[in-house]
Amino acid sequence: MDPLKQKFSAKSAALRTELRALIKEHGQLKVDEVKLAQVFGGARGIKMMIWETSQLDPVKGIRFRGYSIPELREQLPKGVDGLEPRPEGLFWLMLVGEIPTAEEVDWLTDQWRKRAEVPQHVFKVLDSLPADTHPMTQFTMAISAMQTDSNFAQRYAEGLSKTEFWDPTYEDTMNLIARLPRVAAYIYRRTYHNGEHIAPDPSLDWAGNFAHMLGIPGNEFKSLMRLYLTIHADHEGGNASAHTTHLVGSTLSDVYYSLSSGMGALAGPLHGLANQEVIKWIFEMLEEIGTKTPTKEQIADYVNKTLEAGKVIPGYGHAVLRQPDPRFMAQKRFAEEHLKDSDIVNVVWKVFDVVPGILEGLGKVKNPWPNVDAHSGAILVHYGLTEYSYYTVLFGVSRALGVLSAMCWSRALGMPLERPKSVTSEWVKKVVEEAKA
Ligand code: HAX
Repeated sequence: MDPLKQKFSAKSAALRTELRALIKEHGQLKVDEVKLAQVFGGARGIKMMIWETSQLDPVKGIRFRGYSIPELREQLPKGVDGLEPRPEGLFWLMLVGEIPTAEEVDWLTDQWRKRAEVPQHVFKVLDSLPADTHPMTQFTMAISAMQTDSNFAQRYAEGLSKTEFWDPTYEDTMNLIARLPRVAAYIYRRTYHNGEHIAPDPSLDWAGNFAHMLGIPGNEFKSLMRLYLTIHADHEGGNASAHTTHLVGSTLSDVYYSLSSGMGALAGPLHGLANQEVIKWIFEMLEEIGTKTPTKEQIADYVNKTLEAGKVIPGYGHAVLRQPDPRFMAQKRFAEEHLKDSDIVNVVWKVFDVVPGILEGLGKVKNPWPNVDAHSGAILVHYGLTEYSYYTVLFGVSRALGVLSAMCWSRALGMPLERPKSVTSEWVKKVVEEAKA
């Protein structure tokens, strides 16, 4: 058994035993109460699932196994330039709860390299789609097409004991994550570069090789990809892409079905697609104002116009966060170090100065601060990745790390089919009448 799998097996077996005893003894303990507003309000805040890999605090932001993003940057093994953490390290941390050594991360890089070969039929599926198919459609279809290789589906069909479910899930997870950069780069090159594909470079790490296959030159972009693919990986379990992956996985669908479903959720404009919407909104603003360097007053006017048209300001607000998103701040830090003089980056910073005050003034927005998607597009544009319809695919490659390591845990802990209760509005009215009486 490989060293990561061995560690995961030991840790998950121990937690499973501990949790079984805990639920047996304390299963009836009340941990939450649900208000009618939450039933109608997208289930905000209701505690209803277990997610080991990260936790979100409304004020402090995301913690991956207890570590903040700046702490990850300090403690996780970095890329060759010594600047940004390698996402492999975050995957290791999320899966087994320990910061890996540089040797352990090297091992994982090598594992993913060995598992990276994508079956030829996946490319054929992609090539059969019209070239202007949205990249997220291509991405979900490619992930589904790889399901033919599912270890879990095969072993389940052969007859697999419940206690073994985690094992082929781990294998599928490792294979799928290893292949995603190749698939995602293929989508990019076929959609925007006449299908001129770039062969993988086996000397590079997972994120560096992805940057290389995209065809964006330079070590700085590789460094950005390490940061990008680390910070987008996980945001606890309740967000739409994570929750969808979890829900589908709870039926014992394999990781391919589960992740492609999760990517369908990520493709919505209120979730991951917001990263394309932000830069599209900025480009439209610059076009309308007729400058690359708008003033704060001009930006404020455009923000008000967007709101008057009944639209949201993309990249602002969050269902849980109540402070600027640490993932936004991490990208701002990167941009301050590398791109201080970029016009488009400066527009993002000016928007950051202007928008929160205006949203606060509306009196209804619970979080006027920027989220992760408010910054990423401008940095990508600076490096030449201007095709914003592609941005959510980058997010998706990263998100796979979190939702699939979490799925290994769900399988190992023996999490059941997810099936919350729905009610009709008639039922609600009756309950309200009874409460009044
Ligand atoms: N611009 C304008 N109005 C906003 C707003 C924004 N950025 N954010 C929230 N509001 C409005 C809501 O539309 C809602 O208005 P109504 O009552 O008229 O319907 C009101 O403020 C209260 O909403 P909320 O409770 O503060 O926010 P929600 O939890 O309902 O929604 C969203 C959270 C992220 C969906 C929301 O803030 C939004 O639409 N933001 C813009 C889209 C975006 O950036 N999405 C990405 C979020 C991060 C993410 O998942 N990335 O992948």
